Amino acid sequence: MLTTPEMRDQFRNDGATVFKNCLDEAQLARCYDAFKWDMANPGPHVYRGLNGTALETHIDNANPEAKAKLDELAASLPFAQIFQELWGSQNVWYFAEEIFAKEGGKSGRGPWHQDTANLPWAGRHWGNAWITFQKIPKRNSLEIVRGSHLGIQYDGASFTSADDPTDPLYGDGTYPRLPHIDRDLARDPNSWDIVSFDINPGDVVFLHPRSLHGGAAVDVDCPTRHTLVMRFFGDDATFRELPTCKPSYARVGPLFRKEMAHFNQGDPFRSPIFRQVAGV
Ligand SMILES: O=C(O)CCC(=O)C(=O)O
Ligand SMILES: [Fe+2]
Repeated sequence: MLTTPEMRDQFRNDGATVFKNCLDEAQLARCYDAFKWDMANPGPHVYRGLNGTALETHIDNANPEAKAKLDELAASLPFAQIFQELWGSQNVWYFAEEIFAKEGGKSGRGPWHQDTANLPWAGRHWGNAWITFQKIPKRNSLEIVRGSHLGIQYDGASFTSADDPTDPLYGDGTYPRLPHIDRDLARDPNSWDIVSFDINPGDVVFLHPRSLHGGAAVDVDCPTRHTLVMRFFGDDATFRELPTCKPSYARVGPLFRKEMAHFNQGDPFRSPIFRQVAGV
């Protein structure tokens, strides 16, 4: 086994765990190359909605030009076995990458969100491998609300309002609006039970994408954070319809729209577009 019982319990109960020294230098260098290629070659899903605001972050998602290279990378890293263990799944498939770059010591915290507001996913076997290339103290790291992957599915964050991070993605009443976690925490630091981890290069955070999470701010002491997220799913992963009010997200979300068009509510999440990295 690569993981410890504590890591498996944390992932299942808290929705997140950290694997210290998960990647060696050569593996980390290949991940950083993939990150830098994505940065230099923005794809069709690059997100510029927060540009020019205090939350400016370079965010790009599932770049089709990087897919072949990322599929290879996903298959060559220890993540398939790690997710088999964390989930208790026989099979593991790779979904796609997302990158987050905060630079210049100025970008504020990213809006709290659940990835499952944006992506049509249900089931226990989903996971993000959150790979950050700088040394990052807890206060500038990814933050997760403990156990929230088992709680309420909220509306997404629009990621367009630096003033109100709860500004909804849909706002059509399908899901309740996000709570204002930052405001609650400013009033009472114990109002939400937050998990986060100090990161040294090579450490990887594994989180369930349904958990409420967000990237903390960078600052003068920690001015740069470059993060590559690789998303995976396993046996208990099904298709869950999203609201239809927003044409670019209607029913299947913004990514792989053509490949997911045939899915019906509750279907096993299987498509040849997603590379199998473990199992039969
Ligand atoms: O790194 C960040 O700022 C956000 C990460 C995130 O939202 C994710 O891994 O899905
Ligand atoms: Fe996310």
